[in-house]
Amino acid sequence: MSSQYVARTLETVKKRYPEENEFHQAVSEVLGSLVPVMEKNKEFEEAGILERLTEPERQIIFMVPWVDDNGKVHVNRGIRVQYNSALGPYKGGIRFHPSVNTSIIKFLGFEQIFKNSLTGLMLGGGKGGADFDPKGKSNNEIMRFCQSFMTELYRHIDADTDVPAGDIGVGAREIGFMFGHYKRIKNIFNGVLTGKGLLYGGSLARTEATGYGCVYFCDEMLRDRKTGFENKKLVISGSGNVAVYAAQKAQSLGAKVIAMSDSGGYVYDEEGIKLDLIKNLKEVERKRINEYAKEVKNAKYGENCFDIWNIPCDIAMPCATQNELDANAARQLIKNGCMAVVEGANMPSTPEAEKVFTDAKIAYGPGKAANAGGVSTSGLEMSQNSQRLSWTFDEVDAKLHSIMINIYAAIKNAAAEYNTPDNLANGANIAAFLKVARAMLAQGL
Ligand code: NDP
Ligand code: 2IT
Repeated sequence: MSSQYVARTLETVKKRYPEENEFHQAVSEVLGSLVPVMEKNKEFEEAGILERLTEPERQIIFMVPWVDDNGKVHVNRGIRVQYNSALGPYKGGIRFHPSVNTSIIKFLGFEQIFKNSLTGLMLGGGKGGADFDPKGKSNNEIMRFCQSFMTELYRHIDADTDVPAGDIGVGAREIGFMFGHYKRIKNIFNGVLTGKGLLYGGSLARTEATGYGCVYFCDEMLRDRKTGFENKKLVISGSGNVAVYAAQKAQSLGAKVIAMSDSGGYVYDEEGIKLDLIKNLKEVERKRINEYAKEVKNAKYGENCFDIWNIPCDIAMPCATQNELDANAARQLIKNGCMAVVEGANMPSTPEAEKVFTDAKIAYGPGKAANAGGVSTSGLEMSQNSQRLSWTFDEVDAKLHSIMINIYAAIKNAAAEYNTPDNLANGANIAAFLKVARAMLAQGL
C-alpha cells in the first residue's frame, strides 16, 4: 500500500536523524500530500523515489575560523546541503543565524527542491549556512567571516554545479564579499552566486523579487475570490528583504500595511507603516524596529514579536522565519476576520496552524509556492550571466510576474486534479513532486 510507503519513508527519516525536528516537519508536510500520488504511480515506489528524495545527494560540513576586531579567534560551523540535482544545478540560499544547524539547513534544502521545481526553470535544490550571528559585527568582521566561509565552500560550488544566494542574514553585502573571494581563489568571474550587486552581474529586481513575487501570488488568490489589494489591511512579520519588498508592492497596489516586526518586537501603525523609515532603519542603519516607534508618535511597539498576529487584518504575510505562526495565532487571525495568509518565509506556519487555515478554507498560500519569486529571479540572473547580458528592471519584473501567475495556476490545477480543490499546499507539493520524480526516473539511478 502506498500510504505505507509514505509512512515507512517518514519513519526511516526520523530514525536516521532523530534530532532533526524541522527536517521531519518539512518532510512530513510534503509526504502527507503524496499518498494519492503514490497510489496512482506505483513506479515511484519501485524506483525508491521517496528514499532518494529524503536523503541529500551531498552534505558538506566545515569549520569557519575567523578573527574579530580585537584579535580574538572564533570558530563557526558552515554547512552546504546539495540536496537534489534532478532538474538543474543545486540552487538555494545561505543563512547566517545563530540557530543554524543541520536540521534547519536540511528542511530548507528539502523545501527548495520543490519550490525550484515550481518555478519551471532549470534549478535543483540546495541550501547552506553557518551558526554565525551577524548582529553587532563590524563590516570588516563580516568580510573576514564571508571570506573564511568561502575559503572552504569554493571547492564545492560553480555556476553549473551549485549556485548559492542570500537568505536570513545574507544580503548584497555578504554576497559581494563571498563573490570577491571566490573570484580571487578560482580566478573565474561567473554566475556562481546570485543576488550579486548590479555593478558586477546582479540582476535588476532580484532584491525586490521575493516580496514582489509574494504579492503577485497573493493577487492571484484574491482575484479568484473576486477581490484585490485595494484598501486591504496587511500585517507583515519581519522587516528584512522579503518583508520590506512585500510591503512596498502591496502598498503600491493600494493596501495598507499596519504592522511589521523583527525578532525583538513589532510596531503597529494604524495610519500605515512608513516604509522609507523602516528601510532606512534596517537597510542603512541596521538598527532595531523599536526605533520606528520612537520616531513615529502614533505607532505602538510590542515586545513579543509573535503577538503581531493578534492585530486584526485582512491579509497576513509571515516573512520572518520558520514556525513563527502557531495554531493559537492562526485561530486568532481567523477570529479577527483574516481572509488570506501568504507565506513569504519558509515554513513559517506550524503544521497545526496550517491545518487551522485549511479547515477554515481561507486563502492559504504555502511558502514553497508564494515565496518562489526570489529563486525564480535568481534563475533569471543565472540566464543573464550565461548570456553576458543584462535585462531591464521591467523585463525581469514582467518575467517574475508571469512565473508567479504560472505557479498559482499549476498548483491550483494539481490541487483540483487530486480532489482537494481548495488546498494549495497539497497542490504545490504534488505539482512540484511530479516534475522532480519524473526527471529522476528518466535519469536512472
Ligand atoms: P533577512 O535577514 O533580510 O530578514 C529576516 C527578518 O526576520 C528580520 O526582520 C529578522 O529580525 C526576522 N527574524 C529572523 N529570525 C527571527 C526569529 N527567530 N524570530 C523573529 N523574527 C526573526 O531575511 P529574508 O527577508 O531574506 O528572509 C526572511 C524569510 O524569507 C526566511 O524564512 C527566508 O528563508 C525566506 N526567504 C527568503 C528569500 C530571499 O530571497 N531572501 C527567498 C524565499 C524565502 P532580526 O533582524 O531581529 O533578526
Ligand atoms: O529560500 C529561498 O528561496 C531563498 N533564500 C532564495 C534562494 C535563491 O537561490 O535565490
